[in-house]
This record gives sequence, C-alpha cells and structure tokens, in this order.
Amino acid sequence: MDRRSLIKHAGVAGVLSAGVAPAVHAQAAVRWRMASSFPKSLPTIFGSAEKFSETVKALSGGKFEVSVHAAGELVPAFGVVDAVQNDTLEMAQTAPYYFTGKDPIFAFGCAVPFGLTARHMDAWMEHGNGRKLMDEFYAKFNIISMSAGNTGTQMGGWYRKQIKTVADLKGLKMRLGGGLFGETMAKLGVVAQNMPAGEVYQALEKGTLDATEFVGPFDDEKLGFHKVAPFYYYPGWWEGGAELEFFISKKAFAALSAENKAIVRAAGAVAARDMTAKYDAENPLALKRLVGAGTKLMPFGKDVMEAGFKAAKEVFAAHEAKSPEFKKIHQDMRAFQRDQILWSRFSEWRYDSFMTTAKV
Ligand code: PYR
Repeated sequence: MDRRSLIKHAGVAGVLSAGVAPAVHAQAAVRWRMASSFPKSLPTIFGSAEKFSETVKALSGGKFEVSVHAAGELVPAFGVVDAVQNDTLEMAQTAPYYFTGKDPIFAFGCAVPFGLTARHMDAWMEHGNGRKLMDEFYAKFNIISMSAGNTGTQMGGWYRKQIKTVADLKGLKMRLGGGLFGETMAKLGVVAQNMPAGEVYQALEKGTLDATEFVGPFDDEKLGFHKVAPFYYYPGWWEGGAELEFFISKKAFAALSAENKAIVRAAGAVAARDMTAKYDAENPLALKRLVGAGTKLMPFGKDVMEAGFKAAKEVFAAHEAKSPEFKKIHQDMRAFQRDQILWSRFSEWRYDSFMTTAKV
C-alpha cells in the first residue's frame, strides 16, 4: 500500500502509531552516490555532476536523489572505476582515459591524439557505433556509460619555456591526462605523468613538473597555472574534443524502475549539454583575462604537430597489433571521423574560417 492509501485507510493517528511519519515533503525512495574525479572548484567539469543530480531530483519529484562527491571525498580521483566496478558506489563522473592503465581502450570513451571534435564525438557516440562499442567494452567493468559533456577542443598546455621545435620537448616533465597521449609524448622525449587536476598546481610550483595541460582557459585559470608557467600553447592536438562520462553500475541501473531509468538518461542529456555550453560561454572570457594578465599565447609549430601525428600513428599501430578489440574500435572511429571531416569541410569549418576574419 502506498503512503496516500495508507493514510486514507488507517488515518494519521494509525500511521503514526505504525511508526510512519506523514509526508510533508517527498522522501527519496532511491538514493545513489556519485564520485567525481574532479574538484568542486571547477563549475564546468564538476558542474555537470551537480546538474545531473539536480535534474534527477527535479524529474523524480524528490523521490530519487544522487549525492555528488568531489575527488578524494569518498574515493581518490582515479579510484572511481574500481568503486563502480565493485558496487561500492552507484556511479562516477570522470574522464575515461584516466584508466588506460587498466586497458588502453578506455581512451576511446574520452579523447585520443588527433581524435574527434566535440560534435564528431557526439555523432559517433549517439548515432554511430561509439556508445554500443564502448558499452560492450565497459561491461567487463560492470559499467554503463553516458556522456557527461564535452570540453570542446582543448588548449595545448602551460610551459615554463618556449617550445620552438620538437627538440624542446625532450626531457620535459609534463602532466598529461590520458594514457595514449602520454605514450605519444614519450616518443617525443617528454617524461609524461598523469595526475588529478587538483594536484597539478603544487607540482608545478615545487618544480616536480615543468609543464602541464588540463583543459582550456576557464578551468586552467581557476587552477592557477598561469601563475607558474607563462607560455600557453594551442591547440591540444591530443584532445580535439574530450568527452567526460557518467559511469553507472550495471547492477544499480538494472535495479531501477523503468521511470527512474528514463530519468537517469534524461538527466544525463541535460547535464552533458550544460557542460559543453558552459565551456563555450566561459572560455573566450577567460582567455581574454589570461592574456590581459600577461599569458603568452603561442601556436604549436607545424613540425611539432607533424611529429605528434607520426608518433600517435605508431602508438595506435602498436596497440592494434596487440588487441583486436582495440583495432575494431579504433578503425570504426577513424572511418566515422573521415566522413565527419568531409562534411565539416563544407559546413562548419568553411563558415568558421570566413567568420574568424569577418567583423560582426
Ligand atoms: C584532463 O584531465 O587533462 C582533462 O582534459 C579532463
């Protein structure tokens, strides 16, 4: 019997004597916990976890609540996959490429060197084979995935010295998000390290790192990188459009009602759209502030981009040779990318290249 019929049949006194308080506000019947890999200080990347939680609560009329926890609160930033895999937590919000140590295939759920842009990634994931292939792979980890948003094309990071040629990368101790990019940069002589966003500033300040990349102007400014490394390079050729993802325990999802499953899917879509739009709205303003404060904006030279491209191809070929599953997903993504590049040449990119010089 539900609460309303219980009250009707037993009366308030009867309900109270049965130990059930009458509802003044809706009580959450389902409570989940979500751990993010990101700090609370970043309203863009962490904000999508909060947006998801608010939307679930609103759509369920308060009957389904998801508490959101920043990196380190419940589990470490890079402990979130284990927590979902073993059902300690119902869900996580993260950048899948943090987990390439478990399997390099994780990178395809986020970003790979010279990979897809945000638009292309959305198209591959939601209307190509991307989500299907990735969820087949994630099933080994008890995970169902949904986009948590996309950063758009990222910046190429913060350096204490200029990167005039490929030789300047040699020996550079650099923080990078993502294993395949780390392997690519290692081929160019970089001593690549992965570490959570919240730990990078201190490492730069102490000199444990010479350079770092995270996302783009808005997040990077909040993390304070411009205070310790003046040269800001572009573009981040390893993250043409990094997708963040919600990782949901298959077991926890299966236990939801059909209505709550639909709420989770809808809230994911709302949160993902919100993150991408927030990045696009905030990045130009932050870039202007950074340049105003003395940041030196520099494009990577063609030789650095070409050396990166060649090194990335070698990294992909080596993984393909070791794993047929890696090869299948990589080849599917590249075939999709070729069509996307073809179409973009006649649409967005042609329009954008005119508009960058037009006076609006
Ligand atoms: C990074 O950790 O580098 C991201 O881009 C999220």
